[in-house]
Order: sequence, then structure tokens, then C-alpha cells
Amino acid sequence: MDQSARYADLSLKEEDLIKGEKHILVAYKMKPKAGYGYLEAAAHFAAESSTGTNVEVSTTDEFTKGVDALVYYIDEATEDMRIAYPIELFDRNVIDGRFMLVSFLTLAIGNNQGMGDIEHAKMIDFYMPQRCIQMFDGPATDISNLWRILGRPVKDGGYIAGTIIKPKLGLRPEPFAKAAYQFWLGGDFIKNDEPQGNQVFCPLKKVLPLVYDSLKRAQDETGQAKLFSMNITADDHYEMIARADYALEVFGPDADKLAFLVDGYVGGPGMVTTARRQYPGQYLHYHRAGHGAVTSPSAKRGYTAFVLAKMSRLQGASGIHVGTMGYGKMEGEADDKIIAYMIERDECQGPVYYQKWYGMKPTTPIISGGMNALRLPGFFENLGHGNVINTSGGGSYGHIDSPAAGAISLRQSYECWKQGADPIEFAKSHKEFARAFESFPKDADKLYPGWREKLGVHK
Ligand code: CAP
Ligand code: MG
Repeated sequence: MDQSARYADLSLKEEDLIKGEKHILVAYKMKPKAGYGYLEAAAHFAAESSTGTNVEVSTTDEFTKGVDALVYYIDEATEDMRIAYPIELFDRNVIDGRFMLVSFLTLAIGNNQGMGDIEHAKMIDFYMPQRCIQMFDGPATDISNLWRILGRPVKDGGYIAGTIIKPKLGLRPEPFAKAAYQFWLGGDFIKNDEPQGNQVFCPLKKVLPLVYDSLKRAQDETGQAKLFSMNITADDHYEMIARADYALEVFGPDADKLAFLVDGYVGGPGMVTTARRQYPGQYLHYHRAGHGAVTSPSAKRGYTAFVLAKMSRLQGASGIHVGTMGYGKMEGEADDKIIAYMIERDECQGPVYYQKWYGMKPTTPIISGGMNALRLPGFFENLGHGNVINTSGGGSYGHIDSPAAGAISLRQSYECWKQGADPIEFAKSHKEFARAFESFPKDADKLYPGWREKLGVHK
């Protein structure tokens, strides 16, 4: 059934929709199944994403039609389809009227992902009008709070050298806490790896007191504040609360140095919002493990990593992993820097829409995945700044001298870039950075050919 007469209006102008402030706009890359007209399929997509189904129903009235989602732009050649969703369509909290991201997902990326007449559709951008920005939670706290704790300027406080306790799983409490102490002797920030929680060989109530002891000893030894991002991911809201409350009790007078990590993609919006609303004083660290299932360039459905990050800011993530923009081990490319810009700036041009955030706190780009001191200078050059949290697991625990040396090499890498120094020349006067070349020789060969001769390394 061709529903384009009802669910499409190609006379609508995008700039008018934006000026009107009454619609959430969504841009997709959509291809219909063979045998279906483009506009017909797009209109059905809009119907299923708002007030319709595949047939007319007798109960529809004039009001219903007033909140139809409308296809307002298509370009079959580029698979470009854009839909205007009336704000009224979206579910609101009864407790405080706020918007909820799960409703945006259910409509804009819900049933429409498995329709018989759609080959594929992937969300590549969305536009939130000002009222929506006002009525999503947004971050409660941001990187400026971490810089303050670290004793740095709260604006442009710079690079936060972090790691992930590696191996990913398998450490018992004592070796876990020892690994943390060793890194903190040189670095700022440690996160649980995304699957670490309360495994039977490393019970939370055994390991956390030891981690806090490591943090205190490292602070005493270095005279610097240290940060820990603890995983509170769990199916049950009350399990999350139990973990977080326990951690705040253990950290006591240092509770401000505790961030909470949530595996936000696999856990979903409910879990992210539990952390955001129950613990607004704690930095909310959004790990996106699993996102590749829908965000990978090889995935034709779902949404992009850009959309994931933009949604996380609405939900209130203080920071989210944004990938390494082609400089690390995960999928990504240099242009992914737009993801960082969209979540850290107060306004930014996305792939389709120019988005203003009206003062909503920024979400920190968290850089992780195969990074080390040798790869960072290129990364900073591409991004243009170092106001990020970087967590290098292999890049710290793989340093041949020690995790602390690995941490120091990361920090030195940032200094090298900030000074605009030549990394080889810089290595001649910075031991830990120099030893990163020997720690990661394959990277060194690729990034800095001739490094052995220049640094006098002969093995
Ligand atoms: C990195 C990491 C992160 C991934 C996440 C890992 O460890 O801890 O989870 O980087 O990817 O488990 O691989 P390494 P992303 O530093 O040892 O690679 O940040 O792209 O979401
Ligand atoms: Mg990990």
C-alpha cells in the first residue's frame, strides 16, 4: 500500500522545520528491497516509525494524522532519506517530564530496522530542537571536574593519562591492586576493563579496598590525585546501586575520585540513566563495547558511531569512547574527529545537521584501543587538541620497563606534541618515551623509520 500521500511531504523545507522547533529530524541511508518504489518504501518506513502500520486502520482520526512522521527529503541515488518526527510523538517521564532516549530509539531505530520492504536503513545523523536539548538529562559532571581534582586549570586542562587494568580478566585481588598501584605511580586514571566486575576469582568486596589502598599509596608517593573508573554495569538496577554505594563507602573521603563505568551499548539507556540520575556527582564513563554490531561501516543497519556518541551526551554521559580515529587497533578513520567535536563543543556541524547544545555540559572524548606513546602524537595532530581521557592498556602494561614508565611515556608523548617537537629528537631527552620505541618496535618501524640508528638502539 503506497502511503506516501500521508507520510511524505517533499515540499517541506529543512530550514523551516528547524526554525519551527517542533520536530526531531533524522537522516538515514536507506535502500528499499527490489520491487519497491523509493518514496513508497520511505513513507512506509515513516509510518512504522510513528502512527502507522502496513494498512489503514479504522481508528485513525484527524489528531493522529497531525503527529505523523513525514518523509521530507529523499535522494534515491545517494540513499539519502530524511524524516521529520513531531516532538509530541516521543514518550516523556511521568516523574519529571523529561525526554527518554529509549523512546527515540524505539521510534527512530525500532521496528523500521526489520521491515520486509526495506533492504537496509542506517541513521547517520539527527537534529534535536532546543526544547529537547533542554529536556534531556545531559551530563551532570564533565572533564572540568576531573581537571579540578587533578589540580589543573578547569579549562583546557589537557591530557589525562589513563589505562585499563590488563589482562582483561583473570587477575585476582592482590595482583589487580598491584597493577593499579604500578600504573598510578606514573599515570592519572585507571578504568576497569569493560567485562571486569565481581567475578568469583576477584570479588568486588575483596578487590576494591585493595584498589583504594593502592590509590592512596600512589597519591602519597607522587603527591598527585589519582582517579578510578569502576564498572557498575549490571542487569539489575539494584545491583548497580549496590556496587556504586559500596564503592562510595570504600572510597570515603576520596569518593570524588571515583568515576562510574557503564557498558552503555549492551546495557542500554535504562542502565546509563540509572548511573546518571542516582550518582550525579560522579563522572559517568560510557564504554561502548558491542557497538560495532551496528556502527561498523560494514553494518548497513542501525546507526553510526557518531550517532551513538551524540545520543550519549543527551543521556548524560560525562565521557564516551569515541575510538582512535585510525591511530589505534579498532575500526576508525581520521574524519571520525567529528565525533569528538560534536560531543565536546557547544555547537557543531554534523554529517547532515548543525546542532546547538545550548550550554549542555560536554561529553569527553575517551580515546582507547591499541594506543601507546608512539601512536599518540599523530592522534593529537589529527584531533587538534589533547583535552581527552586516553586509556592505553597495552600501551602501559606492554612498556618494557614498567606500567609506571608506560604511563610516563604517554604523558611525555602529549608534551612532545604540545611542544611541536620531533618525536625522535624528543626521545633523546625523555627516557620512558624513548623506551616506548623498543617496547613497540613494529609501531616504531612504521611510524618512525630509521629510529634505531637515530636513537642508537642496535638490537
Ligand atoms: C582497550 C580496551 C577498550 C577498547 C574499546 C580493550 O585496551 O580496553 O575496551 O579500546 O574500544 O578492551 O580493547 P587496549 P573503543 O588499550 O589494550 O587496546 O574505545 O573503540 O570503544
Ligand atoms: Mg576494554
